[in-house]
Amino acid sequence: MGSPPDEPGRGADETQHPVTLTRPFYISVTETTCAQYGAWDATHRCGTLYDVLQLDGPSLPVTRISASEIRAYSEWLATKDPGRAYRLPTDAEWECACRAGSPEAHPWGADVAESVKHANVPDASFRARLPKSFTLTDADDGHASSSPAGSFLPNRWGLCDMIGNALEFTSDAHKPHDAAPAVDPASPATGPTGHSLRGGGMGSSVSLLRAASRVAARSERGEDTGFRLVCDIPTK
Ligand SMILES: [Ca+2]
Repeated sequence: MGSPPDEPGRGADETQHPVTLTRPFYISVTETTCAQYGAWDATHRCGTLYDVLQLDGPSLPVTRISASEIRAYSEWLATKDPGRAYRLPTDAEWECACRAGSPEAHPWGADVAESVKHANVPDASFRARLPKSFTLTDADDGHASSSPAGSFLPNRWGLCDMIGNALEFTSDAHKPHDAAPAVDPASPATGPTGHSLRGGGMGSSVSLLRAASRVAARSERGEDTGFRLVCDIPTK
């Protein structure tokens, strides 16, 4: 977990260290969509990004959502699926799922030019709508705003949109990594802000669009911040 010292764009909070996860879990293949969340709260609206890009659509990732709303949705979802409990991934679980065994900066490798096949990132279409914005690539990934869940190639474990599209909540507070080996690390965030957000989003700066990147949630409902859930697998 974390990034090597020579990885471009890395932050000081990414100290590389060995992590062991002992609890098996399932993780959603895609980010939770507006339609999925709308089954619980039909009144929720994602609104716009930078007042320009529309974020509402049934198959688009639900965004502008708070940690407490995610918790309520998770509890409601469990009532539909007796015997299972749903929750946000920890920081370590998220990075394990994103990397799918890859040590590279991106799950598809180190080549940024490959991103348009694998992730909805700031691209030519994004800059066309927001001319002063930065881009990860000058190529066109086809989506200036959020993209329907699963529009891009999955990682090696079949998971889509781990990088780009919506930023993703984890259950942990954002803290710099320690260098010591860790087993099932968790540092639950207790407030509405400060959660470690992962994977970058459709409009995130280049440094955030990496497997190791982490950023603290600065507002309760980030306009481009969504989530995916995990489900613990019972062990005998
Ligand atoms: Ca894009």
